[in-house]
Amino acid sequence: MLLEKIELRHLSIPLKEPFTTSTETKTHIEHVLVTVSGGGFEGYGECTCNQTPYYINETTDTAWYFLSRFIAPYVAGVSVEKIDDLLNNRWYKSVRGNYFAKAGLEQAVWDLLARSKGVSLSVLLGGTRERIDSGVSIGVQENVRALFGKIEKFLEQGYKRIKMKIRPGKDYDVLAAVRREFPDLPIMADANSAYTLSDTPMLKKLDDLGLMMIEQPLGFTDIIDHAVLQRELMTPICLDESIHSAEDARKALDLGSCRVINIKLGRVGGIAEAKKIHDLCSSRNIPVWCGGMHEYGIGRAHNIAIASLPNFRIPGDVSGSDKYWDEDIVDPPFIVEDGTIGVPPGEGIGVFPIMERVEKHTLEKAVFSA
Ligand code: OSB
Ligand code: MG
Repeated sequence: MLLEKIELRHLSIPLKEPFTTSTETKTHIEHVLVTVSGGGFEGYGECTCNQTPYYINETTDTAWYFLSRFIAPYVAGVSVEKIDDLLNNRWYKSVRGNYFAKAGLEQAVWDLLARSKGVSLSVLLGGTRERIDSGVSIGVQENVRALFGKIEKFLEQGYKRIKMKIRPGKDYDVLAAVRREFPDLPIMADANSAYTLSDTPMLKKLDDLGLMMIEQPLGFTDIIDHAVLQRELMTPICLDESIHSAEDARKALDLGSCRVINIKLGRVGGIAEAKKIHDLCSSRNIPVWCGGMHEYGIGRAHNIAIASLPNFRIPGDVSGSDKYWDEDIVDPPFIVEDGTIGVPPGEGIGVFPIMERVEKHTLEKAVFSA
């Protein structure tokens, strides 16, 4: 099937509430929506890096630049029968790094392939679940009372696991207060690389709180110090920022840098690499879970498809559309019931963008034709 047309759209959508991590506060989310047309079908993908370089080096503008300068002009017109035809394409393959940029396009091609075969993406990937377990990620709050309020609201909505963002000064005491208030709650903490090995004494104290894991406590490219820290901690370390490939995952597991891996499709360059990491972890009995980047409905649908694979054994950061948006850009939106989200049974990712809404939020558009 010929990739006849690739359309990029830079979107900006306000979040329902600001979201604060150890590195920044976000009030809106800018992602690039990718639409690929071929054989009478359309496939959709989302570049999920954010507009700022404070989580990782890529940004919305770098994704736009690399896609429009080095990828889309060469990939438009290429014939693709299976995903390897894209992955092995000389121009696509030769672009190093730029994981989030490539993943948005790769997602769109996966969706197109699944739709043209008349199967759901979940089935095409070997998914085994019809519903995925849903957790929620809560930003750093003003005070503990505000945090308790948020946790209670999300528990009422059925979410199965709470992740809290921590940062120096808002870490042990806050987590200890939450543990006292919610003795049986599955809790984890995400530091987004806010600490160094000199914080080991504080991080060791967390062992008393029965956390499911601590996510990315140390440097955003590090797997060496994490291995040193993991030897000191009972709490499992989960890596996010420093894993971009199955090779990275293998090295981290060989070194003992973590006991869990957060898989984000964008951060690892796409679905094919995500599946490799999933399979590697599965073979080593290491659980994985699906991370989030405040996706719109298109990126969320891809997350749900990958999270339907068997080794996604822990509820991830894939929450319902209403956690993030007044109105999502897809039909139907994603709804959490009993702490789970249904995997859409339809072809491809099983949802369609609502074009009037997409149009309303578009800052810039570019089209590449065969
Ligand atoms: O570190 O997991 C992270 C959001 C943006 C960038 C990085 C992260 C996050 C989240 C939110 O934790 C996950 C979500 O609900 O989409
Ligand atoms: Mg994280």
